Amino acid sequence: MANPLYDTLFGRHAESDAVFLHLADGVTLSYRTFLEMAAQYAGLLTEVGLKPGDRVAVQIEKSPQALAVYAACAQAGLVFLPLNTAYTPDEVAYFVSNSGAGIVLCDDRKRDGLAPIAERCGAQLETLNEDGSGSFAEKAATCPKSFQTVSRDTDDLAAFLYTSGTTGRSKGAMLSQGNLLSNAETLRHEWRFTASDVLLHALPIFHTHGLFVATNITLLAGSQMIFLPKFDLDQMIAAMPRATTMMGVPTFYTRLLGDARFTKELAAHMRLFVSGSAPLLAETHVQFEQRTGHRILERYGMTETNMNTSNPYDGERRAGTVGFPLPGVELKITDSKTGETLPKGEIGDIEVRGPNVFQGYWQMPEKTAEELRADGFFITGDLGQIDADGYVSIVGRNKDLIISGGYNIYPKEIELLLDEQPGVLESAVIGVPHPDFGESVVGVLVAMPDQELNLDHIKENIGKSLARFKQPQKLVVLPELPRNTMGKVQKKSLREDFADTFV
Ligand code: MLC
Ligand code: AMP
Repeated sequence: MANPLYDTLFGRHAESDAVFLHLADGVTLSYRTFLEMAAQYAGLLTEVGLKPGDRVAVQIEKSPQALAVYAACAQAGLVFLPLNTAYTPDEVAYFVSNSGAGIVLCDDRKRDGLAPIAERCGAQLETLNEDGSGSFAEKAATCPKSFQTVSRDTDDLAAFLYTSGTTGRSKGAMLSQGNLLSNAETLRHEWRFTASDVLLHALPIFHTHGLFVATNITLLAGSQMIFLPKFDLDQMIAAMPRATTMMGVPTFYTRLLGDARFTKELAAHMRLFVSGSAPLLAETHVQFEQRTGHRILERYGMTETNMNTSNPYDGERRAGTVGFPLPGVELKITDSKTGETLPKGEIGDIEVRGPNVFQGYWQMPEKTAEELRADGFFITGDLGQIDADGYVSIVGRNKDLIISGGYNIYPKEIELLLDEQPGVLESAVIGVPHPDFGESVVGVLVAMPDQELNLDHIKENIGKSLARFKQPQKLVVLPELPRNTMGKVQKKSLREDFADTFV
């Protein structure tokens, strides 16, 4: 019996009493204890009738328990489907229904909101709280602390991560065991992770960065994580002297630099700082080196592909670039219209191919075919160029996307909601520079003739169904939207007009 993902990341630590997680309150959790909990969860998930390949939707706060559900899914051959804890019940309803999840795990606070959804979708519902309590934990406690690992293949699905679309509908990116493992192995090697590393982990664990990049590498190396519930400056500063590495979105770095306690001495014990998920300003890179002597290693990835490129561990980490394609990953710059590969130095679509590239979007063959070519190249929607030395830079996006504090926000989803509001004729949602989040959301509205818009009412209305981080931080009303001769809304012009909104 073999299960590559479980055996490689988890199973081989089953007898290890080494520390896996350092929790905020000074408590540690060994690999063995963590895996016993996971085995109990795997036992319960199987006992309640889930079969290999079934989806497990999880909306629980960051905790060892949440991570143990990931391990349990791997061991029982189930598909792990983590969801942003900020999603509203309306948003979760789509994911549960679209994925056909067999069970929804949430914390007790969310139970009332999600119970009717689970019932409607024919999914079971259990609770698991960050303190380890909840109906799921109680039932799992009666299960054996070992579980017969279900046999799986590298082609079998391990996780679904939903990513929003330019049409406003989220798509379930199907990731196989092989996708996750190949990338973790490459990154562990490229970034030199060993059992003596201690990763300062403050990212959420429902996205690629905190879940796969950070956690899978740690598991592969048999190293430790200081597992903070979220980014908190005081906790980061207190924990940093005990860490050797950190991974973060650019907001982590600008916030650290904004605090005088973050000094060269504080970072002296660190060997590596990794940034990704959003563009790191070259200025932040420079300031960081001046303050700490460390050059941040910037890499580039996405939900559908895990990591594609990385600046070198040894060698020049070049500010404003995302480095070189990772070993095993092919990257080319193509002409958006013809798909032809462009010569070095020219700007075009970034396309990638390799064992990291996902299996397609769940039950959306047309969407998959639009973005994943028959020859295996995935059209990322990012615009980039490769310089004479081979460094890749991301220079823009060929997709209407806002990245705020590392979270992706698709304007279309918000525009569809705004357009439904009383008195709204049409809307355009744009991202503009923000000092903390990199980009932030502005909603531009046009009223129907002779209608006065009640912006407070609109804000309240959309807040009922849209996660807080997606909601426009500012709504403005214009007499009309700028359009080109073809009638297409000119978002570039709006972005210029509102560029100073938050700076
Ligand atoms: C929180 N808020 C945000 C926000 N995060 N608003 C916009 N953008 C964000 N990213 C809002 C909350 O709703 C709340 O609103 C207020 O800000 C404070 O909430 P908080 O929970 O205290 O926020 P904070 O801790 O400050 O969080 C900011 C953050 C966090 C940057 C630390 O968002 C974060 O950890 N981001 C990382 C996202 C990430 O992991 N991305 C990787 C995706 S994977 P109010 O109004 O209620 O006060 C990927 C692939 C790859 O992209 O390459 O890695
Ligand atoms: P997601 O769909 O959440 O996985 O986000 C992936 C997107 O984040 C990519 O397509 C890029 O647009 C962006 N991204 C990730 N890493 C970087 C980076 N280092 N620099 C610029 N953009 C990035």
